[in-house]
Amino acid sequence: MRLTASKRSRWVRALWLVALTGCGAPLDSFNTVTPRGDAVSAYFTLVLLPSFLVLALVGGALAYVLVRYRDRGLRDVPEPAQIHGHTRLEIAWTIAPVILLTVLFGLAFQTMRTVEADSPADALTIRVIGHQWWWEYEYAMPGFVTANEVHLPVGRPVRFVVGSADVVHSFWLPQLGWKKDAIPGKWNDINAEFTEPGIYDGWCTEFCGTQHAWMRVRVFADSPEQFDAWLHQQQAPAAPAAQPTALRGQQIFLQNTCVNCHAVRGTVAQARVGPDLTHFGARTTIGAGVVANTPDHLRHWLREVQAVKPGALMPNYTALSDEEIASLAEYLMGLE
Ligand code: HEC
Ligand SMILES: [Cu+2]
Repeated sequence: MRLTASKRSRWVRALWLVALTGCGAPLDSFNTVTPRGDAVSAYFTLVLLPSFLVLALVGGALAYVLVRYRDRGLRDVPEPAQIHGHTRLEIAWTIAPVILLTVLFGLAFQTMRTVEADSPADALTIRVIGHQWWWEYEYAMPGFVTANEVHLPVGRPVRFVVGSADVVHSFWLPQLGWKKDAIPGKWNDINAEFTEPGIYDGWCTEFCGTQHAWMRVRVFADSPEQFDAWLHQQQAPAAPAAQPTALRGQQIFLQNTCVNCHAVRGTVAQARVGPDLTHFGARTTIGAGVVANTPDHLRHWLREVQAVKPGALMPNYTALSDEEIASLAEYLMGLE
């Protein structure tokens, strides 16, 4: 195949694009935001460098031999000198990888110890429970539950204790540097300390059924003041509905089967089958990231959740009137 100059430059540009798309993107696992994550990405880079070097050496030698001694269809090319065994060469190419791998193993071991070291006793402990297909977050010390969006303060160690209520899930936040499986009947710790405020996204990475792809993780690393304000708000029970439409919405909520699955602290709804809705209005997304949390999306979700997130373990409410759905949405959006 012959490439014209313009075709060649298009190829080069495409290759650069592929090489660069991962860099600096929000889901970039090299762009870690915790000291332990930095240890992992530093080690990763350290492994990549000698790997590329070995690839270049071996690939280069192979390419040279293939070209230099290719069959030219001519009989007068001399056969290369044949070697049968070369002790020094063989010892060299046995010892070199042994040394390289031993060093990398030692460093891997050290990185694992850094990553797995226990958090100090004053760490903020958050239980992370995977459900089909959403995440539940249980804050141990202040004692409340929330879903899909987790807040934590920068500069303070956090200990995520990861488990599952049903099947195996996996909790992956690329910028954390590594991930842990969420296994029913077992708790796995992730210790971290976020150093940069921001919103970090991730997702479930163990196939867990129909809506596996819409089981997003969203971590808000807040400044300590922002976090305290959020904590204060979350610890409080839901504010009673004041305005008439919201009040009507609350009645509809309490009279329907919603209460069999959802909790709104401060009301009789106490079930934990689905996400806790006590402060649902303060979340940015609905259904573990499937849509943004807007009144329109919420009304659509309430009437026909199976159209928004097919397979979700919540029924459609097609029997409710438009007015009832609107009141319900008004009530839920008001739960801040
Ligand atoms: C059979 C149990 C069940 C019933 C009944 C039920 N839900 Fe749900 N609900 C769920 C589950 C499970 C989810 C999470 C779905 C997902 O994201 O995959 C959910 C999600 C939601 C969400 C989104 C929460 C979030 O943080 O993303 C809202 C809002 C909601 N339900 C409101 C209601 C209302 C209002 C009713 C009654 C009209 C109701 N649900 C009835 C199980 C139920
Ligand atoms: Cu999952």
